[in-house]
Parts: sequence; C-alpha cells; structure tokens
Amino acid sequence: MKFTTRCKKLVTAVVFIVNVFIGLTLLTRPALAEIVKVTMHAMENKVVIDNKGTTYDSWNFDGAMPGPVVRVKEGDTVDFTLINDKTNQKSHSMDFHAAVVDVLSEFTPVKPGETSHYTFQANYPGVFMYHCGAESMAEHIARGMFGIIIVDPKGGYNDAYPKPDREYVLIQSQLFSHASDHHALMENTGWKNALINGKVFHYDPVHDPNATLSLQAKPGELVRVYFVNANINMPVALHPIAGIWERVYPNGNPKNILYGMATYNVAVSEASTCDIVSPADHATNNAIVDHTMGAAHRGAITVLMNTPDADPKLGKGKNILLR
Ligand SMILES: [Cu+2]
Repeated sequence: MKFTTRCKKLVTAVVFIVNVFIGLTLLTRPALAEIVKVTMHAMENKVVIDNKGTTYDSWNFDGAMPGPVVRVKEGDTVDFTLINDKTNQKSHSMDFHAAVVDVLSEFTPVKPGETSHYTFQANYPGVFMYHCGAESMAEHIARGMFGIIIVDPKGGYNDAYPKPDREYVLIQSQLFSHASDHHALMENTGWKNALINGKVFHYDPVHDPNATLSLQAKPGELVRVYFVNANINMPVALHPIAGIWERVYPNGNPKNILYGMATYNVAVSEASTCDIVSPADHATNNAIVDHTMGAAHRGAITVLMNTPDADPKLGKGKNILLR
C-alpha cells in the first residue's frame, strides 16, 4: 500500500471516530435553553363556532379561538410581542400562566395600534393557559382570547412520564349568546354552548352529523391529552367514557402524578395532562366528556377512535390541535 493511500485511510478513520463522538455527545447532553420568539396579533373578527358554519363575533389571538399552541422547553426564555391591530376597538393584553413577572407591567393592556413586549423564563414544566386580561376579563375570555402554552420538561421522558404515541390539545370554553352582558357572565346565566377548541361537538360525529373530525389513535397507543379549562365560571369533570385516565399530571408537571383516575376535576383556568391507553387487541372508542351534564349536552363531548387504520398524521407534530 502506498504511503498516501494509507494516510487517506487513517484520516477517514479519524474523521469517522470524531463524528461518532460528536453524535454521541449531542444525543446524551441535555437540550440547551433557547430564546423563543412568539408574536401574536390581538384580533376582533368572526369565527365559526360549530360544524355547520355558524359565526360568532370573537376577540382572539391570531384570528382563531383558541389561539395558537405555544410550545417551549423548561428553561427557555419566551420573547413575547403582542400587536393590537389598529383596526380593533378594544385594548387587549396577554397573561401567560407559565410566566412569573409583574401583573402591572408585563400583563398591562395595550390600545389598538400599540404593541407590548416582554420576556419570561419558562421555569416550570407543564401545561398552562394563556388569556387576555383586559377589562372586562370575563368578556375577553368568553369571546375567545385564550390558548395553551406547553412547557416540555428539560429532563425529557422517563418511566413516570413516558413518551406518548399521540398528543392532543383540548380546550373547553363557554359560549355566551351575549358576551357583552357582564351581569350574565358574573351570574353564569345565558351560556348557550360548551365549546371544545372553539366549536360545539367539534369532534363528535355521534351527536353532530356535521362533525368531520375526531381524535384518532391505534389500539394500545398512549394518547396524551393536554386539557385547558377556559370556562368563565364552571369546573370541568373530565372523564373518558369507556376508559380510565392511566395517569393525570395536574398542571402537566411530570412530578404531579395521579393514577387510575375515572374523572378528574379541572378548575377554571387550570391546564392538566391526562394519559389514556386503549386495549391493544381490538378497536374501541372513547368519548371524552365534561361529565357535568349541562356542559356535555351543550357540546363538550369528544370522540377518540382507537382503530388500526388511524390516520398516522393525527396527534403528531403540528396536528395536536385539530381545526
Ligand atoms: Cu382582550
């Protein structure tokens, strides 16, 4: 063998070993904290609130009820900008329940045509509601100014917090016929429907023939539901009919674990994580309901189909909040 050929082989071998070393280092080190820029527009527009196309005068973030899913890692810094479009009539604000800041500065309302900006470090893993806090807060939430921020734990998955096969966001809210009637909001009268991710019977083809979506998973898969109670006044009795929550993580923090829960009571403004695993040997369905009957029959029923031909794209990546 010529000297140059031997030299080339040696260099190739060294490069290979270095690459393997770098690869292993990247795989084993904890994820580095990042600065995550999030910009939202406060908007006042009509949104569709059922499966047949009925519209509603909504105030919201980025044009939809609920607003966009924000997802960061524990330790990340969220660099947030709220733009209140000048075409709007109302002042709006942003209150992230994942933030530890000053209510009078960071969460202060901004007028139409103005912008607010603040940063916070997401130091607690879990799931959290966000919402507008401008006066009257009840009306701003009732009209649709809410959403979820997911803070994934920096330690990743483990036996007590296993990697899910599918993830779904479900955000329940109350639809008031007259959201500007603040007395009705305070007295909890005149609420017409329960919305799941902004629509009545959104994922329930059993109770609404117009429903085209449902949650899907394969039999035996671990389905993780990130649930937010964005109601104005009512707790949610969250129950997966024909199933049991394998684990519930109150506030989504992996350190908080409840096992084998049939019904989990979700306080107003609470966000929590609920895991469910269906039987692996045959197809089944669950109906995830607010067992408070007045809410279930007003629209808070979601069908989870556990079937071998489940759409492989649902409950993954960007498809965790189905619109
Ligand atoms: Cu607002």
